[in-house]
Amino acid sequence: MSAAGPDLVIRGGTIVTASDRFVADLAVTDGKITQIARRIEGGHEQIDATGLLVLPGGIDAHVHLAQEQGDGTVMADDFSSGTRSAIAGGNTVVMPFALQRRGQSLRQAVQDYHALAEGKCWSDVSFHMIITDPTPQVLGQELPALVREGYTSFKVFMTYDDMVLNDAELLEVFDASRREGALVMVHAEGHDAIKFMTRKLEERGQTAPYFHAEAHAQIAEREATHRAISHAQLVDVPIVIVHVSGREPMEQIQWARRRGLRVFAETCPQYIALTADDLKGLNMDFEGAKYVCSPPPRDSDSQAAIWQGLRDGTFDIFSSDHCPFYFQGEQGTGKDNARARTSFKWVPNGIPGVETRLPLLFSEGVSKGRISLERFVALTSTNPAKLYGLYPQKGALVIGADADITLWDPERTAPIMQESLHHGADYTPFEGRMITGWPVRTILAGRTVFQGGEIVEPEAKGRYLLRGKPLEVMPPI
Ligand code: DUC
Ligand code: ZN
Ligand code: ZN
Repeated sequence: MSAAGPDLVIRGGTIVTASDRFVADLAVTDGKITQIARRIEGGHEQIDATGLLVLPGGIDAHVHLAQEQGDGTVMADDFSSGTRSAIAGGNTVVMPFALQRRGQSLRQAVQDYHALAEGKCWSDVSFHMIITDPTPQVLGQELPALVREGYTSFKVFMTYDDMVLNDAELLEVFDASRREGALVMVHAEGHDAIKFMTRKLEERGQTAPYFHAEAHAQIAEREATHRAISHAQLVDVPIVIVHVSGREPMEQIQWARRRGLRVFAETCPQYIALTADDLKGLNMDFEGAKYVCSPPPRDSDSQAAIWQGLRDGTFDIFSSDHCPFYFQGEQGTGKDNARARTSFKWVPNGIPGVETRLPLLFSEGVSKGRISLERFVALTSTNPAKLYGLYPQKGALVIGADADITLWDPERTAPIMQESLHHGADYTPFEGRMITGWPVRTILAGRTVFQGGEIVEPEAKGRYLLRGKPLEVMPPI
């Protein structure tokens, strides 16, 4: 701290945490929050936040960047464009995946993604691993060492030919997770049911993008959710069911919790803002591919259920599942490629959303009175920090925490427009949505990195975050 006092004072804003809101000044020195008080004098830099909300920076705990596809398509964001888009959307931490290819060591996968991220991150980042090849060596040697070093969560898939784990493998992975105190995230969709539906639909000539939503039926998600929960119960390990799309898988999560099982749940913007009808495009045309993601968006009944779950605590976290593809793309690199035109099953699964996650939940949730401001903060920052072992360094506005702060204008009304976004994709599935409440300034470790629609930091200064054991600060359900 210099003679002028703190490095930064944010003055007169409404500070919002997962439990409280109050008007106060907030001081920062050396990148940490040092004081919160009614009035703080001085400050080398001073920000007048009158009329704004002062929120802990958003933590997007489910983001795909620069993931290798292996089918000629490419992800539209690398670590640079993806994290620029993140900070423009009010986030200070993103959690992308380090994907293990079959036959590859987990350690190598982590090193590969570090090489892709090195020097390119505009927000802080921390990886989840994806385990596709759970050999005894991976589960018995590599995973324990990586967990000890701070790679403490990983995802497994119950579908996709190149990633699916069978039940025996899931049980082994869950058991390793229990031994090591790591946290497993589960992509719960039943592989055989999806393959069966896909074949039937194709036999009938129903190959347009819309039929992706029928092939990836909610019943298949419900069944896999229950199966994952049963395996976790058998092994006695907590799990996170990610990207829950609708009422039926939610009911399984509620079923588990009534029995005292530690099952955490995540949902995403596409399940409140889109429905399967969006996959129809204009007239069952290929425009629908813009909305193809897995699990797919459902119907208005499921949207209502998801809102209820966001309110009542069924959902712990709200993440984007940002998985960006070009629509057009050059030479078959986008969703619109020759093979994808022959069947929905070849359309890359995923949509961009790291920049629009917070505005969509704020506008549809807080501005429309569906959830409180405090719940918004819990779902988008505090709970992801707790669940994945970053709290209270992240996700909290308390003395000693990193000064990762988003200033939010709850009144600003403007539509989502592709031309204003910073992601690499050539479209947004939320084009034209009117949003009330936007981030206007993102502060990472005390430095303003985004302000008034522009990235203002000259260089990528995000850090890699090693993490503690998950769950140690997450309250029991
Ligand atoms: N699962 C994800 O988590 N993201 C995109 C595609 C998928 O299947
Ligand atoms: Zn998934
Ligand atoms: Zn995902």
